[in-house]
Amino acid sequence: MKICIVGQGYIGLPTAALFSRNHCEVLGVDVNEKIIENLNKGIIHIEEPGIADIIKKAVERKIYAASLTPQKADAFIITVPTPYIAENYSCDLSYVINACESILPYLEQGNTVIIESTIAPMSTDETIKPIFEKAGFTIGKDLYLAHCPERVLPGKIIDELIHNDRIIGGVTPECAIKASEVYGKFVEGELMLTEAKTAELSKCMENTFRDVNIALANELTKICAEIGVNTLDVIEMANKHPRVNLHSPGPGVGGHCLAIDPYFIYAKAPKTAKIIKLARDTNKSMPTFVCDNVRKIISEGKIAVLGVSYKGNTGDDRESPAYEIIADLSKDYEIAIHDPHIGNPNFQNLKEATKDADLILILCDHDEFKNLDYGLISKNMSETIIFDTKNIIKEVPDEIKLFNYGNLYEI
Ligand code: SAJ
Repeated sequence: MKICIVGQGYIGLPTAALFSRNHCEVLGVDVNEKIIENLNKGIIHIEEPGIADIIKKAVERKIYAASLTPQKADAFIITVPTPYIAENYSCDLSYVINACESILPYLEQGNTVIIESTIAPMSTDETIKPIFEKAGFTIGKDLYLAHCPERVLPGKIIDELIHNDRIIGGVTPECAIKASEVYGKFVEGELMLTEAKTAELSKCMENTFRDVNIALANELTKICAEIGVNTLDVIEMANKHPRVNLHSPGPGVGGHCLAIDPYFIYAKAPKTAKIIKLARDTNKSMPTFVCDNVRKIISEGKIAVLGVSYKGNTGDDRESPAYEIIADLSKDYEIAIHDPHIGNPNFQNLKEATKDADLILILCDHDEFKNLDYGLISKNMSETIIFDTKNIIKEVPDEIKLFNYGNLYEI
């Protein structure tokens, strides 16, 4: 089977790798010439375990190639960004539309087209299907169209692409069957055949479920700070219940998924999606909550910010709440930034960032921050105060003052 994958980013490239490892010929298409040039040399541009080796071997065996333009294939998979339009929270489908139009000249009867990008509910039927019908195809008869969203965790993408159950949302039942034959090449999880609109809403709901639960934990933090209870103890105790899973509060919700996908649902039903919108507003209020507490801890001086990635152990800083916090605090404090996962020339190492700092502000749960070099830090700071908004530090030497979401009422 020859497969053409449009978009060779966090999802497209690992997907290409797995098809190439399972006896498919793969063409990876992208708009970035440098990425294409490097991929054809077997060099990859994403930090994801296991991908580099598979792509390198596939390039050597000439079963993977990268190109700026599509070619004829049996199946076409679209894995391009779908940002949200802040003005009305709707889904920007322009990249998906452009990708679909770019494959039109290469489509043949009997081909399968799959949209993997996370898209707003009803997009496949209302926006994408007409593109191919205008080109003369009859969906479900001479062209098969499906939405098959991914659900992988950065750092575990290969494993999850193979083993997670996969939603196969066909515009018609025949489309779902054809799309399941494509993923059957490497997916070992269950292939769950359904309609495209069900697949779209399921995907958005997966991340919305998580966003709402994180908002509940964040609201609990604010309540505990107000009435003088330890949030972390409450979460630990409540989660001992076999059917309770309070999520972890933090400085906000980042990433290109949870911070965006709930808006796609809200935009479709703004009068009804009240919990979803309130959860988003709650999570978006956390940067201000963090800054308000910083101002209670110290009124002036230098702050060493540890971590700007949107989540631990990754260099991905998309939609990271850290940037909003840094912008706000920069008005009143000197800010130094340290993040071992992001190579930014303006960032400093731990020693430089904490030198003469009045507060260490932890905004990300990188493993490196769970066992800080307190000897180095204490020498570096006249009084060592740490505000850990990810609640990852379990204990500190006596001379260090530690604030986290469990003791904000003590400030
Ligand atoms: N976060 C919290 N508290 C928590 C969990 C996470 O504040 O208890 C924060 C994180 O710090 C981060 C954000 O939420 O800023 C998102 O974290 P995440 O762990 O949900 O990670 P993502 O966005 O990389 O991955 C999610 C996953 N979706 C679900 O777990 C339902 C992943 O399976 C999806 O494939 C991915 O979104 C996606 O691409 O949609």
